[in-house]
Amino acid sequence: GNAKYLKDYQPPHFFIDTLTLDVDLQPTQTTVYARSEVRSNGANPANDLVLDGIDLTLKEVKVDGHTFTNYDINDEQLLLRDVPQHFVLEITTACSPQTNSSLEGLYLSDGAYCTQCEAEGFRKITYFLDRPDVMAEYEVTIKADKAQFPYLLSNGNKIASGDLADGRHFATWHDPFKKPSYLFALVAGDFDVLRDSYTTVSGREVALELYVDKGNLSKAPHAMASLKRAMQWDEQRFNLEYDLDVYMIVAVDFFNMGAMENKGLNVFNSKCVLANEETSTDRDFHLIESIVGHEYFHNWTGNRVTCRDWFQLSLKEGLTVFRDQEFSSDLGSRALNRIDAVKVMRTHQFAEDAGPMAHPIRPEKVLEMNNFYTVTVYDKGAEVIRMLHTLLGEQGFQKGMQCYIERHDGQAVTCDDFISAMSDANGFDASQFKRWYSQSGTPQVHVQEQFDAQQQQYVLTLSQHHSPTADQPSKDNLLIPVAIELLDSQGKALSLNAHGVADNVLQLHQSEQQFVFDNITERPVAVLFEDFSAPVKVQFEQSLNDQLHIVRHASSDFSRWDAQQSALSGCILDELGRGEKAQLDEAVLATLSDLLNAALAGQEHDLALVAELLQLPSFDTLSAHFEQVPVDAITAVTEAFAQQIAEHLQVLLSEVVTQLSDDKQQSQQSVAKRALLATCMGYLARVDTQLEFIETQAHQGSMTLSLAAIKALILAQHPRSSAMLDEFAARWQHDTLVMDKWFNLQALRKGSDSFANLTRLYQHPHFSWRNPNRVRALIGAFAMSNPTQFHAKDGQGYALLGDALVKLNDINPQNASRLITPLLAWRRFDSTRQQLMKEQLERLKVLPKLSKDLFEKVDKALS
Ligand code: BAL
Ligand code: ZN
Repeated sequence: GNAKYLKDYQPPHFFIDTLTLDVDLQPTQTTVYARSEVRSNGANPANDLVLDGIDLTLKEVKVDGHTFTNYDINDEQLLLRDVPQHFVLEITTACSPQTNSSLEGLYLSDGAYCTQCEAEGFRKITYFLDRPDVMAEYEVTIKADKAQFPYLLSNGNKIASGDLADGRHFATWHDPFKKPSYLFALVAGDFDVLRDSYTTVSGREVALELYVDKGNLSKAPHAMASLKRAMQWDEQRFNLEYDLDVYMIVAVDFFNMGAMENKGLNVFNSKCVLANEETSTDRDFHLIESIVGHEYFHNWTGNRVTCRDWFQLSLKEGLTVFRDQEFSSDLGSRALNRIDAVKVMRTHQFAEDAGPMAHPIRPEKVLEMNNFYTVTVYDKGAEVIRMLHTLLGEQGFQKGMQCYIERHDGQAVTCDDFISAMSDANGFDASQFKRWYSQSGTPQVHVQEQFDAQQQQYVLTLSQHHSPTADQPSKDNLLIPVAIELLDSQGKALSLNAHGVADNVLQLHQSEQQFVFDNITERPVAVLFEDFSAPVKVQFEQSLNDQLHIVRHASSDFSRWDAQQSALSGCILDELGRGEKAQLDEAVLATLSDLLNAALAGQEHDLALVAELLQLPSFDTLSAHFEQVPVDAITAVTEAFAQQIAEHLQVLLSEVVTQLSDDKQQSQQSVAKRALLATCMGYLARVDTQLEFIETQAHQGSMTLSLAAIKALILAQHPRSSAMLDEFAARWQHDTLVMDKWFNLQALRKGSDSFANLTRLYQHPHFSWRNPNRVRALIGAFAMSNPTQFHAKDGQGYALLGDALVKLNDINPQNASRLITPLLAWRRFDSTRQQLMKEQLERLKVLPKLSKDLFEKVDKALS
């Protein structure tokens, strides 16, 4: 196909410095007039100007005021021949928002016009140099029917508005900051508006406006409060202040991503912005705060300093995810946020590295850019930034950030530019560290320990190993920061300084290194990769006793959880051959009892952490230990262990639910309480205990506990689960976002009728193939969170996903491409399943109009 390569990057032949748009909105015939000032790139000149454009009807081209006909046109480009080196270009085109179901470019979302331009959607609005290194100053006039579309919004400040003939009106917006086309946005619709304001650190007043569908105002305050917290946090921690007079957020129902950071005019998936206490879970509140923060933080890391080309996506995304993670951690629980982030790495990112789509955080080859908004670019990208932070410290990191912003404000730059700023500001030699940007795959670190009582020496031997990935046969050694703590037998942390090691962050940069600790009188227990200090897999034959010692005593709450996960994973792997007869180690059960007792006695400070410590590793986390995933053994042993935990802890779990009552408040403590209650219900449902409590929560609990109660019944395959689902639907059928949660639960059902149940739900009045939220809530949850049914041996789960993908390929290729992920891993299953999964991929491969999005993945998976 027409893949693009990082190594082929060429600066543009032309720049466009200003763009005036006039958009006359009509459902199937929107007219876009675009006037731009075009200037040759003197260093890299050309005679022909090649503009990007897709699904456009060209009406007229003018060059310096004269009709221009010397052009070629195809499905993707407009080539203007022999243009002057500096000229005014006027182009008039038409497009059809109503029939645009790709949700890219200009489209209608439930009666409102809106746009999505990242990465390459602007070319569906007008012919343009649709690449981020072409930055222009925009002036945008929007025209639409006034009664139907009273609000006309675009980036920057509104400079004019007024009435037109035939009940229409217009508004003109000017954005003083030069920006790439992917940050352009336009919205027209009728909304309820929540207004507020924020005074920046230097005393400028910023109007804050949140636009929601009529009737949804009660769901707006949380996002508004989150925005104000984000603005203040960025001033305090990063010394970065907002720059326009207005900041707008619009909530739309039809959206492929979570949200989009368009300059001054964020567009959000309604799911990622709307919340109130009746309809939203604690998780929703948390996610909304972090996404509102994320989009806000892009104003500096993404918008003011943007990407030179799309291979550099992690420049803005890795950094901005790191920033939103820090925001959440500074405002909430650092350990819980770290656990969340590490789960994403271990479940999704490690799997991506192990599959056909493996790529470095800065990819080198791209067919469809939309396929690279990945956990690798985003989440591993953030881990790479976090390693820099660990190596340089907060002060050094902030010095680097200041240097980066000072050097590159207003520019489109590369990941190398970022690393240079960090290294120049700190005198840090980043030559080896940089390989994290170009090397894909999950490194493995092997650990050996030796204690010599006579010499009073403790020695850690660390070695790094890199397996080939689908995209890269050979690898180099990386610089891997290994944060450590040594615990004595009482559980006290040794001061490493006193033992000849200056820093608690060891730097592993060779194939193998020894780290020697002196004056050690007894064998310590090593806590390694504290707080997940590097995105690696660790192989360390640590005894179960040592692991449980860490669970009890590590200073880092994250590391306590991490050791618990290792202990539980170890037990599951050890017992794999015994299937449902597997027995969980008594010592582990004892630790869990102690933990619950401590929680009941008020001796554990964070009940949400206790909830995490009580949970078995997920199917995906366990799968990462295998080249060939033993699906049936993993699910059998995990089920057996869950049952044993439930039986063993029955009395204590029961005591927790009677002692803790939910006050339905939003404080961190109440949220933590609910997390523990949810986990307890998960076990109690398996032993049919406290059923009345569980049913009461299902009926009248907070949204968090109501869903947790029903989920507990479903996963326990309890006979009451169906009735609870029906009752929930009857109660919430007026609320689309809540019904998505109900679809989610439906997708988790087990048993042989689960497939028929799902396909029946395609007819549900709330379900729509055109809405990505609905599709993900039902089909996405099934394929990603219901491994026993998805991997059903007769292939029904694979066929269900295959059918959905065939349909979505025509409607919304981006959405289809995100859903296909579980099928891409087909080589990692047994031969029967391989065959069945492959059949679905082959079926897609021969579709007559296979989208680029799906083609890229299917082709890689099958080759
Ligand atoms: N830039 C796409 C959405 C986001 O990462 O904020
Ligand atoms: Zn982002």
